[in-house]
Amino acid sequence: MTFTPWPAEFADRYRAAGIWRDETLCGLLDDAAARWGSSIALVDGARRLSYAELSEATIAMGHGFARLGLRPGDRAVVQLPNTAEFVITLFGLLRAGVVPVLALPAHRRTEIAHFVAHAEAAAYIIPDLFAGFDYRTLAGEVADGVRHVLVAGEPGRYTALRDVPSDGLDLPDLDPGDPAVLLISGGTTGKPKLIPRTHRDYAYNARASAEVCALTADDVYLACLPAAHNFPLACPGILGTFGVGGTVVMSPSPSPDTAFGLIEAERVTVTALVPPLARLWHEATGWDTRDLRSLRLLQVGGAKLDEDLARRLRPAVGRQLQQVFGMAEGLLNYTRLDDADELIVTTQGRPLSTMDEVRVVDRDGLPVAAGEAGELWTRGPYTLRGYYRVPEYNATAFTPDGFFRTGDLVRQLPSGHLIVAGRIKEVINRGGENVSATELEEHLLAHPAVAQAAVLGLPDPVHGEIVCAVVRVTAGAEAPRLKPLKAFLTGRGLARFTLPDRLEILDELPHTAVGKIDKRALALTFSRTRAAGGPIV
Ligand code: OOB
Repeated sequence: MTFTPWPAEFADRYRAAGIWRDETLCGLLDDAAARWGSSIALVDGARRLSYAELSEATIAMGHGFARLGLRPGDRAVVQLPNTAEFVITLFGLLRAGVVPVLALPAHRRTEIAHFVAHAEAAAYIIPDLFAGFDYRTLAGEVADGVRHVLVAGEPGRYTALRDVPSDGLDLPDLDPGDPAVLLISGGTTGKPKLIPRTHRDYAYNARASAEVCALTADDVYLACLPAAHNFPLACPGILGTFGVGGTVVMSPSPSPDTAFGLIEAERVTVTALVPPLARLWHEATGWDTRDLRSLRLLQVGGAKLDEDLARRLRPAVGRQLQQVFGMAEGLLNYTRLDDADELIVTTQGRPLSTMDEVRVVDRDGLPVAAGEAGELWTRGPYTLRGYYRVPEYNATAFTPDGFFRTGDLVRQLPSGHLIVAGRIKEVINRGGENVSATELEEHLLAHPAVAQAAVLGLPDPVHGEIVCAVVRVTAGAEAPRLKPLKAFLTGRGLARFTLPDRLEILDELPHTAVGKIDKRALALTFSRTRAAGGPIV
């Protein structure tokens, strides 16, 4: 399969440092089965699979995929919820050399049609029904050119995953340098891009992450974010847990209702959340009495965690908090378990690998002064060198010497820790003045009546852009009004031009497929409607 490889000099360096090894993701599971065969690898409801059983099931699945005619290098779009089938299908495809495109259950026609076409998928693998949605209907709309639609559950007009024959052809030898999976970019502009992750870079990603989290065979990891996302899959997530012989528990939903029960029943020790869920879990501990004391580590990442919530999370949810600033493209930053509390609540961590190269640059691509905010550029042993099949886009997304321009604005502390200051595109240009959406959100959250906040720039004929604050009101509180809210913000020392021009109250903020606040959806909604109260001056 075509992808942009690392130049030989970098490959040599990563190998010499012992970061790149001759390992594959299947090898990771085989090693675990050899060492911990009878330990429980995977729990899905009443189903409990030992490492030996899981390994066997994935080999059978791999044979089946080969038997269907799927060939090494073929692509298969996988859109399964957090079930044992997700893991068995993922490894079955890997064993057959087929590259899974890891779609999220919340993706719909536009995204899936794009993945299927762009990757020229030979298969599309779905559940029958999940969360009230019939994926077979979706398949009918997007899978015209796809050779195999395979269904976990009742297949309707398609083929049931359980009917795929389990005896079959020899499985191919895998090359650790080949792409193992195609992850979906979390980027919010344009069509989602596909990110090739090789066996060896992704195995390193999982192994090094497990080390940073001090994962051992005694750990029980709860996958409650969608398993196809990089965070719960490999940071250290499912793959990192398999690498140390721990147990993975699949949660069908991230809601406290479901997840708290699993934490109590399975004595879960580690899990990962996006900030909106961390907030919801924290709220739920106010009335839910289930025992969460087994949870030794709560990872939060995917979007900025506000400092106030960070301070309140512990010990209500987890004995220890870890902030994770990562991206499907590669670079991962973690606060370390032995970092000072202040670093853990105020920063988004520091790079995982000693071989991660990080630059913080200004508009001209020149390094900013120490501690100043700038765009984050990065290059390293598990950061991609090019998105899949988009050469024109790659020409601008990467520098000529291979740095990935992340689009994130960060400040770096002398310790190496990064503080995310927003996205370049989320800096609102209000009549020539720059307003940081992220900063304003943090100030809004300090207001007692504001439970959640999103700040966006909306097109405006006078100022170019104006500042719109969208908030969800704290339960039981009275909705804030714009004028007193502005006074509150001024009282916190904010300049006049950074104050919101418009305030919108919503009962619930829209979320992306992985559960981050969906600002694109908000911008679409509110750029179509004028604020009540007439023209903005
Ligand atoms: C994770 O990955 P993606 O690919 O869904 O999204 C990446 C983007 C980053 O470029 C950044 O803009 C934002 O999400 N982000 C954060 C953040 N973590 C991610 N912004 C502020 N603070 C954070 N802690 O979201 C992801 C992948 C692996 C591990 C964790 C998160």
